[in-house]
Amino acid sequence: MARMTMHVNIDCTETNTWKLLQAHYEEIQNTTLNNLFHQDPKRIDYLSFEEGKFFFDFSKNHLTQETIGLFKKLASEVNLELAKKAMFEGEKINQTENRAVLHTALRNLDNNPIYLDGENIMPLVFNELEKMKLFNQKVESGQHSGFTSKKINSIVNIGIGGSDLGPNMVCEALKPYWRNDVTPYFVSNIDGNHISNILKHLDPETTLFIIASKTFTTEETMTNAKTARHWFLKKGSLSDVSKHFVAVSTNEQKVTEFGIDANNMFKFWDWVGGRYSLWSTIGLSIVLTVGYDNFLSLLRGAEKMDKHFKEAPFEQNAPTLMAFLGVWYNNFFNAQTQAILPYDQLLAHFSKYLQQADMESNGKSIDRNGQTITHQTGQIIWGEPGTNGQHAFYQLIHQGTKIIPCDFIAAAKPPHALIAHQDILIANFIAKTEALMTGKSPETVEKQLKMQGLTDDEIKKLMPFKVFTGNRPTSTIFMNELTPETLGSLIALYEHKIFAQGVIWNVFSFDQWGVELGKQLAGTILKEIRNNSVNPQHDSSTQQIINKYLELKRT
Ligand code: G6Q
Repeated sequence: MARMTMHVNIDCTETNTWKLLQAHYEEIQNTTLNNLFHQDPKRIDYLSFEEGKFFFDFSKNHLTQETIGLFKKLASEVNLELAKKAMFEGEKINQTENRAVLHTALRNLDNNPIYLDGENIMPLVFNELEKMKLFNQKVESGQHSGFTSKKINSIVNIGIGGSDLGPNMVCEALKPYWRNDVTPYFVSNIDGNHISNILKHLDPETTLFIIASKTFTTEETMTNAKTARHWFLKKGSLSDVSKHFVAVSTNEQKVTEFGIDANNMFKFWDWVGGRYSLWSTIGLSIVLTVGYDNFLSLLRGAEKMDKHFKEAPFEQNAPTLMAFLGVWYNNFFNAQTQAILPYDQLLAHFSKYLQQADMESNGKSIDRNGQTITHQTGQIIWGEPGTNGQHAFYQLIHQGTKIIPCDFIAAAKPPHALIAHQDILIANFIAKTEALMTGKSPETVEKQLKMQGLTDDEIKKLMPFKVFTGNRPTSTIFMNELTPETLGSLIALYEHKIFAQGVIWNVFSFDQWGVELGKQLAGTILKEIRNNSVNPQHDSSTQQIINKYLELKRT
């Protein structure tokens, strides 16, 4: 057990501040956001700030200076600072797996020593970075080429969950930075449609497969990797495999058993959680796609956010404020979900990525003392880029019965020259947060309908449907531009938000026993499918579905 245990495992709901927050909630819940602005037009001064290349505005949220003061007290009661120190200094805070949580070491470009079990782990980190740098040089220069000496032009990352979502999202987000002679592909799903639809576009002579798996035992990844090798061997020979297959893993034995030479293996370590691993060699597909220097900038951006999280005062600490806001809505306002709305097509995979990072980390119902939790924990994370989402689900955000706090994310300067598009995009980005807060009053509706020539009777009938109550909370995260560096900061911002929430909710954010269970369950049924026999111990519904599959398979 880690040293910090005695100091940090506090049930937030039993703190004095939680009760004060409850009382404060009773007071503030009926004050609209509009009224908060009327009561204190200067709220923007303390609820918005610049940080590096970011501008944060939290003022369109149900909070006041008093709320922030209470959050701050709660942070101290749950020992947030101590918990941060424990994570950054490599204590084994992932207690159920007895592991440290050191993804921050992977972007510690300042190279300050970080000790784990008495060993400074930074040389390990820099070794692997160097290895990726050299490999990238070789691939880029053609020194590492395919078996017919043709240059590699397709990179296929085969991985799932944490070994897929991060690099996939980053590659998509950094499309303007892609080398022009290489295309990345991502295969994750065991569904044969996924790999077959990708392979049909590829040439084995110019394709490099990265088998990315922390454990190197994940069934989907191993099956896809075998399929890829089989496909490759239709053209290439066994001795060519080393030119076209590399592995990223913590498990050297399994990698070599699979037939990938240990020299073609990029390492990472058990102190890097899967969903926090894009900063490690799991980022190899990123390096090969956008180049090593851009990968370093991504790390640098994350390192900047780490410093901000460690050093910024509470009132201007973006990840901390976002964490508390999430708790505020989740536990007091009864909000169940949190929408992530990037007004940037390049961030198309961002909410999907965060879904895993957040929901796998804080979707827990047992506290750090092993007791069942009675308060709400992890938020349901979802979202789509704007403006597409506006034409789909925003109706519910505007007029539905649920409160859905939204994060609006955008970059001011686009990587393209279509300024007319960008102005419209950003106008929508800004207009939506305004509309969600201010709504549309009956007076405005009446005026508009009168101008359209409707009769009083018609106006009366239509009125309830056309009025928007507003009062829907949003946070604005506005960047100068989306670069490798700002993207690194943006991802780390959410990582720390998730961490701080885990501390407040008193859960272990870095294990994932639910995922492990999922990995085991299918095995039993797979055996039955392969043996063509159903175990009568399943419930009758499950038996029937297995039988149905066996029957359909035969026809
Ligand atoms: C992440 C999870 C999970 C994991 C995948 C893939 O935090 O543990 O999403 O990344 O199940 O696991 P492997 O990398 O071991 O194949």
